Amino acid sequence: MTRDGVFEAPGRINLIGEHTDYNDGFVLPIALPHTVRVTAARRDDGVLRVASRQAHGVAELRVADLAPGVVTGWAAYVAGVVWVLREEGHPVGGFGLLVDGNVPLGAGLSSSAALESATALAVTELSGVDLDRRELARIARRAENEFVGMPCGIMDQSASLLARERHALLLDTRTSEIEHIPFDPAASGLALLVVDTKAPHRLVDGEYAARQRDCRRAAEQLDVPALRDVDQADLDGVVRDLPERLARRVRHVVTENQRVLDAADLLRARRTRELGPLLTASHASLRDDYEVTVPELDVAVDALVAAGALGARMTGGGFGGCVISLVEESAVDACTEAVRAAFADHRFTAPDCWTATAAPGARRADRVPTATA
Ligand code: GAF
Repeated sequence: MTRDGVFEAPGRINLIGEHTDYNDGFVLPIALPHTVRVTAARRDDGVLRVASRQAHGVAELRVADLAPGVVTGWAAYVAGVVWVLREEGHPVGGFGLLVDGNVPLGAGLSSSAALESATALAVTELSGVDLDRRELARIARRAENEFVGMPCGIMDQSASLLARERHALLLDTRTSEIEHIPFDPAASGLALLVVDTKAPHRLVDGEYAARQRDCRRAAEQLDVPALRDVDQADLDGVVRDLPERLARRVRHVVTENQRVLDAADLLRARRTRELGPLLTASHASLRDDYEVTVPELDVAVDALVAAGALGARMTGGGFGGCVISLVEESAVDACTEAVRAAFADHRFTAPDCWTATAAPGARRADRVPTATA
């Protein structure tokens, strides 16, 4: 067992399946080439010392003193993972950790899940704690829920830890079953265009928790364990007696789960082009029924579709962040220009546009040769 090492974990884009992971549903993310990199060394003095190349300040505290609320800000994602591991009885002691990375911050690309995942991998491997990747994802999510205080689902940590290069990860969040499905748009002359709208996240945590409450209340009133269990065949009949807002929340979750399964079928059949309409339908549902979009996201989607994209949708939790779009490779420039022009017309901050590929999940970076981020 070595005392030190370099570990990296990617951010993610969710192809489809939004706000389904806390409803026992399905998600279909890919990992990004952008990663968070943690250089880690065990310490014998019981001290956790965390520094970041992207942030000022150093967090230093005794691992024995870790508790929710003791650390805030970015260092909480690191300390939270160490706290959960110790809570669950694993022999984890002091560590020095230096964080570096190129996952855009605050863009809804899961830089925090990447940080948790890289930390979980580093700390367990260097402590001789043998846990599989699903367990690491569960631990990273628990850190975010209980230590950071963000009530997220399991999608982002799973994508970061379990994804494969040139594959999408189909995850059933109820059973934890996964399937790696080939996803390589370039092989079909396509590109996955990402538009970082730069829209500031508004009310994110409060609104996210409010959507979860709506879903819980709806499931209670429908007397099902989770919205995953609502039958799509009789959706209108099932939601008839719910308050109007809850009916719309249910409709989003139920139809979105079906869109994930349909998207997975298309990818398995190598009919990648046909994913487009599912993406656009997902966005409409998130805008109208789930109400998690903002004008920047809607304007980007409309501009992309009008410029000939096969489909487009917001990705991640919403309230800002990124839009993804499936476009013909030959149309990438025209679609990019169309979004830039629409943003200028609306006097929005200029967006960042780039194309994404499906990259590998978390790994040790100082042993195996890896593709550069
Ligand atoms: C955020 C959360 F962290 C995820 O768990 C998921 O719920 C997503 O929003 C919405 O699909 O990224």
